[in-house]
Amino acid sequence: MPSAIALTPVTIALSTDSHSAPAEPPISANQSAQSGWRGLINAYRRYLPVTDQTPVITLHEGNTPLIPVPTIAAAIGRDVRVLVKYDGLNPTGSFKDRGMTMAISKAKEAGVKAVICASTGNTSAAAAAYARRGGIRAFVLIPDGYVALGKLAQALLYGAEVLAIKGNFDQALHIVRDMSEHYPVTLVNSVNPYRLEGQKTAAFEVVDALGDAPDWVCIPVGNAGNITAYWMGFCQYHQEQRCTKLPRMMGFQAAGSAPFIAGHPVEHPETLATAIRIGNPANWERAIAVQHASQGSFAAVTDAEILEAYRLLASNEGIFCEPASAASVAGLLKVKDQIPTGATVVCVLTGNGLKDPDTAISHSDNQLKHGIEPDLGIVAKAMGFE
Ligand code: AN7
Repeated sequence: MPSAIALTPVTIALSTDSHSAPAEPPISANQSAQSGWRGLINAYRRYLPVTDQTPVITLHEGNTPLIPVPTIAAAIGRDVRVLVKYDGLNPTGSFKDRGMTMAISKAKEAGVKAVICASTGNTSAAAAAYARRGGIRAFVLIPDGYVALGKLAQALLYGAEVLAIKGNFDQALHIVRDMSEHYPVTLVNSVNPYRLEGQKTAAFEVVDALGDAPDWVCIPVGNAGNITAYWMGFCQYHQEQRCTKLPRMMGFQAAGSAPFIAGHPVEHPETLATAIRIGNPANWERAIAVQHASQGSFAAVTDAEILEAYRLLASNEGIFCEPASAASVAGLLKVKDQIPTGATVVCVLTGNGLKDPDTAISHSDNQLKHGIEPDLGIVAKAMGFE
């Protein structure tokens, strides 16, 4: 037995590790532990617009954990099951990797030499990593002064050409859309259809892990690409009879950047959750269609509510997400009275907390004790021991 288990990964890796691998069934969590996960295109190829000719540019993204968060469930105060899809554990630390493996693989297949995006940070990190891995140039436009430090560090080190504009994300997106029409650069924001194709695999993973779709999905909303992609994934799995129901999609925006709640674009979006500091979502119509089709809703959460959920997740559950991601949990807590008893709720944690160390330090209740002498007695005393 042990030798058979040990041999399995090697055999599978050798026999299928090529771009011309035949369509494979999705790999369950158990199988993946044995065979090695080789990224979401390889795992879900039969559901994706790739062919044997598509070069797969992958960092083995996807297969992220779905983690129960019992203290959040307890805060709801009824019999509900709450889990988080921790997509901050992707290779560049956000869900954008799911979309970028597809967008960059298809760009490479088409012979593209350069890609471009506007970004509040995570898209730029993912675009840079995948483009460079595929030998493609990456141009990124970011709002000057409003990108978390870790994301900027990533884009630079991965080798993107980073242009900080004196404007917000919406203005940057406007420019890159124009750029891609007039210059030889391919747009890899979520208006690129391959992005959503890759991102829909997160819904597949949720169903594969739970055995069915959840009752609710809570998700932070910026450009509304991800909420659209999740819905696409659930619908596709439902058509294939891999799940028996479809979830209600609950989208949450930061109160200062909440165009779906306002009902119109917000000209000067503001929020501490800079990842979703977006006033004019690129996927506006699609998001409204998802809301209607799923009988879901949009709501706004304040920065204070986002920070509260951010701290709760870290200090009660050991899960460090970035502020924008905590909007999903903040939103769940906000609308908790609407959750049916017995429901299973998945909150999407889109990005890793390490991306934004400044916010963590400045908004933690917990502060460093500085200037302690390196002496046992003094350290013990500082710890509260007498
Ligand atoms: C952590 O990186 O738009 O609703 O340019 O980074 O699909 O836009 C990021 C968005 C949620 C919103 N959580 O997703 C960008 C960018 C995190 C994010 C969102 C983003 P969409």
